[in-house]
Amino acid sequence: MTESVLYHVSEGVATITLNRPDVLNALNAELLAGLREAIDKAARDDAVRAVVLTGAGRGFSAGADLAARKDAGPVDAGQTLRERYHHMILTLRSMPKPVISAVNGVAAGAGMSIALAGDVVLAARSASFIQAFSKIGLVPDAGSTYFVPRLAGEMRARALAILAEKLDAEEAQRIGLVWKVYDDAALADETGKLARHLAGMPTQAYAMIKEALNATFGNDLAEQLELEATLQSRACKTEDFREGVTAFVEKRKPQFKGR
Ligand code: T3D
Repeated sequence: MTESVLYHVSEGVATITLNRPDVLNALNAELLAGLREAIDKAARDDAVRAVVLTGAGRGFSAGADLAARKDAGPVDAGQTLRERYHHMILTLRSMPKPVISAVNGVAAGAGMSIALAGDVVLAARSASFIQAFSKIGLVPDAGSTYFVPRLAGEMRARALAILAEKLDAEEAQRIGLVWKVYDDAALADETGKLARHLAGMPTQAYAMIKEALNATFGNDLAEQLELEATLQSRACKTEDFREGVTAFVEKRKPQFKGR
């Protein structure tokens, strides 16, 4: 794997770190290829039961590498998105295990889209979020027009995309883009604690929760009720469900295996 992405597995948690700190982890071809490889690896590995996505240095990601673009001549960013981003965003959303985005610094443009593709978004107090696209004459991409309205509402999505104002972490939390904000020095520890906790929980239930919530805005109520029932039939056949109920009755801590 490239040096632009670090991949580390410990205690059931895969930590994927965007690693071009000098340019705030701007997304060039090498980093995007490494990120795709790391995300695929984490998704496939059954020993990985939670994934953390974060950035090295003072940024999460400043979005597309604009310097790489400057001398590249005419480019079709749409094609770049199809080839390098879509699989990765879809995999983050659909992988059968929870993904935590630990936003350690600025998340701009497609960097913000990638952060929002996580299931739980945590942020450092000094982190910020910018739909930077319109500042350089682009439209939000890599999922931003999907995630932002769903998380924060349509008016906020429109204003954020059109005005391209920087949101600080607390404001991002207030409008629903972020779950929790931690002091900068505490973010890594708090993320690690949460990720290890999730890695010890019933992974298949998390996979099915993702499946249900991924479908919710495309379904009507009857369809969603049916999906819930189908998933619940599957969930109650898992070893972890049996263990959860048995441990409750025996008044002990459950030992979930992710099966
Ligand atoms: O891949 C594709 O084509 C798909 C399409 C994707 C669409 C997008 O993602 S569009 C959005 C592209 N991103 C941006 O427009 C953000 C550009 N960056 C900024 O506006 C600012 O850097 C930030 C607000 C993110 C942070 O500002 P600040 O003051 O904290 O840092 P800085 O000094 O501007 O940046 C630090 C360094 O990172 C600097 O390098 P230097 O001068 O120290 O050598 C800067 O040039 C570099 N950098 C920051 N962002 C990018 C970048 N280098 C390349 N590409 C960047 N996007």
